[in-house]
Amino acid sequence: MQSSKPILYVFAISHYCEKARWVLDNHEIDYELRHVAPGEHAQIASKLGAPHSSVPFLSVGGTVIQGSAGIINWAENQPGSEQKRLSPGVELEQCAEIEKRIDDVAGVHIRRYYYSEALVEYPETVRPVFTRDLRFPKNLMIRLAWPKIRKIMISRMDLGGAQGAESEQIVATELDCIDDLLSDGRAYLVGGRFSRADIAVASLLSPLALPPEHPVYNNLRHPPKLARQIAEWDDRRSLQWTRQTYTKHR
Ligand SMILES: N[C@@H](CCC(=O)N[C@@H](CS)C(=O)NCC(=O)O)C(=O)O
Repeated sequence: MQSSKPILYVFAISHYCEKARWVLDNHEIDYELRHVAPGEHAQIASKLGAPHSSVPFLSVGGTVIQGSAGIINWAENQPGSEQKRLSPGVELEQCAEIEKRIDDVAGVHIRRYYYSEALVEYPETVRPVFTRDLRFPKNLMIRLAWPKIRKIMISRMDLGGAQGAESEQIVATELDCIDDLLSDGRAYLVGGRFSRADIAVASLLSPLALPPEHPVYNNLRHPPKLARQIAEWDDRRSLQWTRQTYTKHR
């Protein structure tokens, strides 16, 4: 049946999808959350006329908005959203800079770092997170096709031991930058109030910080090497701040 509400298409495991979901929740938008299976997502995106295959995308009144940043822009422009606004009046440029960098660098490398160990060495720990919100028979389909899906993901995201080590270094450097930004003890990244930069950084760091308020990662287990590294990083301001931001705002 056709829904009149906006429909947000997501992979449960995706931190970019969490960013979009958080924004729609923050703005109290009445939307339908639709979990899609890998493969199916590309077919739906193409049917809706989205330019790329990636989730998240939002289908609203015959148009499609793809990408978490575009979905924030859309939410910010909905009637009645003034009280919930996430774009600061001043320091807008700094906010956009932080969001773009976390999307393009840490977001991509945290994913590659995690999957390079989890999907390559412990694929059975990843599958339940992928399938947890899929209904039968999609759930069964993913179980059966898992070896093939895993292979495609390894190739598309360029996963492996060396790649994981490279991404780990990049993630460490990005965390240093966020630690620096937060070193004066500020609660919010930009403009002294909760903004889209905070949602972007907290949701994209959430696979490392595993905040208990996260709607999906309460179910995610870190593979052993990553778990050891996170334990070493545990007193980083960026990871503590991520958990505090989830507690306060999610
Ligand atoms: N910058 C994009 C990144 C989206 C993205 O990388 N999505 C991944 C899941 S984490 C995806 O859909 N990959 C499969 C594909 O591209 O077909 C955003 O903010 O939405």
